[in-house]
Amino acid sequence: MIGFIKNKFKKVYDQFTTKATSIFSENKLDEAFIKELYSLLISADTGVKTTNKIIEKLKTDIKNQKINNLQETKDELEKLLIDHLNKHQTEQELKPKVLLIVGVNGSGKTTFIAKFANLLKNKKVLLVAGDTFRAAATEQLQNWAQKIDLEVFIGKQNQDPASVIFDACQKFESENFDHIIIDTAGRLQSKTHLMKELEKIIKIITKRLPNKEIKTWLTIDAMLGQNSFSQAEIFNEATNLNGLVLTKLDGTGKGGIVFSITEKLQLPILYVTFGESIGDISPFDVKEYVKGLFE
Ligand SMILES: Nc1nc2c(ncn2[C@@H]2O[C@H](COP(=O)(O)OP(=O)(O)OP(=O)(O)O)[C@@H](O)[C@H]2O)c(=O)[nH]1
Ligand SMILES: [Mg+2]
Repeated sequence: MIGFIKNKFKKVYDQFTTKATSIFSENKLDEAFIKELYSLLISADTGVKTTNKIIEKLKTDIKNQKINNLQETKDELEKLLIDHLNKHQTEQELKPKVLLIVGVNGSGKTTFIAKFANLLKNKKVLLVAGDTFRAAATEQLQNWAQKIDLEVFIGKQNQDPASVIFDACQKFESENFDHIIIDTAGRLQSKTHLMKELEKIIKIITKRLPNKEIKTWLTIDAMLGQNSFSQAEIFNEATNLNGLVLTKLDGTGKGGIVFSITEKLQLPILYVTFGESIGDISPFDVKEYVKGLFE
């Protein structure tokens, strides 16, 4: 399985693994080694805060002779990275019945929805085109729905998205669908009225489906690195996110983003995507991901 994942996130692993291998094989356990390890983590976008925590712990362990050689350091680093991620990987429903997908423009919402819905194919799934501004957005979702043979609910152009979603929820209930997955228009976190619109959408769903648990996931483009933090924070304030979807992991060499983003947002990464095809999706497996960095 690690082989499969490594292949998919080639860029992430190529850079990190090559550097890690050379650091761990050509050094001795001294100050210079620690410095190189530090810059390895920083250059992968692990973030200063997370990197400092990890490096400090390693230094303490070395000082107290809990760690005595490079192999032990590597094992401990792996363990620290896994523990760090697991702290935020709270148990979450990976196939929620009512799912709202939000995110900035182009972060991969619609493509994710198609890939994710495809994982639910044996269920009765309703997709909802909540982007009523752009005709192309509706078409894109329709095309995917056709390809994977699922039903899609579409409002009128420029109809208030909350009202389209209200009607879709009605259909979901009256026709006994198993899952409803709602696409929304991309929005910049700085556009206050659009963030308010999301709040309204959530209110409407809650009102229409009072007995259902509603999950809101944010898609984050991994290629944006640390730039995505502030947007994620504002989305979280507006919508109370339940989890993250990290998209386009195939396009970045900075795989450390997974460590910094979970630390910053205190939210689990639930899925990762790594390409434009329908099968380029996987639940985020912490152990597999971290072990892949060092193998
Ligand atoms: N390489 C790569 N491309 C992706 C991935 N996910 C999405 N894309 C591409 O990124 C572009 C934007 O994806 P969309 O799914 O349309 O993004 P969106 O968030 O729905 O965009 P808006 O609705 O305009 O806000 C498309 O060209 C997708 O094919 C991925 O995991 N890897
Ligand atoms: Mg879209």
